[in-house]
Amino acid sequence: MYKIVEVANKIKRLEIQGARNIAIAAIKVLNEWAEETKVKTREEFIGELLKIKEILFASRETEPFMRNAVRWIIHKVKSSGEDKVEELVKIVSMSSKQFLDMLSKSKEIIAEIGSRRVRDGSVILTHCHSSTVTYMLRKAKEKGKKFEVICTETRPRFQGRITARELLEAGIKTTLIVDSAVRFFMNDVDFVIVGADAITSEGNIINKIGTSMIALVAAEARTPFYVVTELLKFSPLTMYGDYEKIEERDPSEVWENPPEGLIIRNPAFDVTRRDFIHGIICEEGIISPHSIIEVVKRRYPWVFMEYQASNII
Ligand code: RUB
Repeated sequence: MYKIVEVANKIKRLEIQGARNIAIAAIKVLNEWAEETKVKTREEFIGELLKIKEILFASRETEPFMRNAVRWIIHKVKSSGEDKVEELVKIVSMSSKQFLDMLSKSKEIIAEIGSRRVRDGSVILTHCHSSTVTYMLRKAKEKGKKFEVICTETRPRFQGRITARELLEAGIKTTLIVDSAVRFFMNDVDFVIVGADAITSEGNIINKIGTSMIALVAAEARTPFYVVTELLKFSPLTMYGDYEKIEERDPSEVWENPPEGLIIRNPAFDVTRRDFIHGIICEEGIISPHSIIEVVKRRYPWVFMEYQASNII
């Protein structure tokens, strides 16, 4: 359990950040735990798995990708009917591998599709750090496209600097701006691409705080706004009436030594309404946010089954 808590803390502190990296870290540590576990029975094994689920889920609230990943493993274990612990360990190992393979395939497909939208001379604006977005841009660069990227610094934790470094390392012309300069530059931008932490059943997107403001500015300037994301960021709980919670982080991230009495709020994410989203670039192609439920149901039916079974009925 020690390693699980350690990974959960790294996720909390943003040492592991971005929905995809968080999901991968959760799957990997779960697999390590299974390989090292000393439990003797199926009941104990499932009992421990459920405790791990709670620890990981509590690390960051707005991470359905990680929750879907962990649920996938638990679903495989529970539905296996195996009693022997060594067999259950094999199931965890096999299903983690399947999940990670699925993820890397989607990453390739998304990058391939997204990179086709990049034209020579394109100016692209992005916000925060999304590994899916930077991978897609790197792919476009590898194809020989000549374009440039404007990235926001992303207050208060400056994830935009990670993006800027990665893009520069890939040889992409990159400009960093403060978040509040987005409107100043929007008329020079051909399209905006951002990642996602969560996709709701209505086709809205939850991503780094400030994303919805950028979407508004893009709409005003008639600049297409794309979201680049795996479908597994879909949050099934939103389909059954609950809201995806928005994580609120420590105020000290905004101001370490503020004057006494000052109220500081620090939400990590916000919701961008589907009406502002030109398209979702995902492993099924470029889709309309309106079709999200059908598409997720077709590709990952277990997301709904497992959620329904464990939480609704
Ligand atoms: C990161 C963020 C990213 C998404 C998508 O926020 O908002 O855009 O997580 O990333 P934080 P990816 O830094 O608070 O985790 O495409 O890598 O899943």
